[in-house]
Amino acid sequence: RLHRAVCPGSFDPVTNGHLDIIERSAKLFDEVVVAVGVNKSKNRLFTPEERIDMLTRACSTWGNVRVDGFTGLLTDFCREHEIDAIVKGLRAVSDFDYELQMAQMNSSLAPVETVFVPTSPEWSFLASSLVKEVATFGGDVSGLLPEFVRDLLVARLAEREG
Ligand code: COD
Repeated sequence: RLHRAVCPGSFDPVTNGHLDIIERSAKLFDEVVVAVGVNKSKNRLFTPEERIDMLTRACSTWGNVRVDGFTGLLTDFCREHEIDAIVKGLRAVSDFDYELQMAQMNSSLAPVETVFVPTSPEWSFLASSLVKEVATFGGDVSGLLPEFVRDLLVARLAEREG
């Protein structure tokens, strides 16, 4: 039986779509580790520490969820933390190709099962990159991410402009 799962991502910043997947994972598994990845190829708005802090606060009500950061391979993180399942959220068919490829690569690297959780319809259009774009141009992103994250996002974008 699978026991401990990881919800990996960049979470730049965390959205309600991510939190929905994390909350549902917490119901499926005994323990969930949210792993904030440092993917060097993407330009980040928030530092790894800031993203870890945001997730820690956003996940604080779920007793079996903890937050950590990771560099390097996800499968190495899984080995170190005795994680037997990777949970990924799927929004549309467009997510599937790449996620399937990663799932198969990861299972060839370590004894870990990937579990796909379908997005809730209310968040199926939601992506951190789109939220950032909308907020950059002054659009209202309330309701798409926790209020304190929205405030941090608006403040960071204002700093960048100034
Ligand atoms: N509804 C449901 N799920 C969602 C939504 C939504 N609205 N938005 C995002 N998600 C899901 C994504 O599908 C993903 O599963 C997760 O939430 C995180 O999303 P992001 O965008 O924050 O994270 P990504 O996709 O940038 O993260 C990629 C990883 C860091 C997981 C990946 O690059 C990785 O594993 N890197 C480590 C290096 C490694 O091991 N590479 C080899 C891989 S084979």
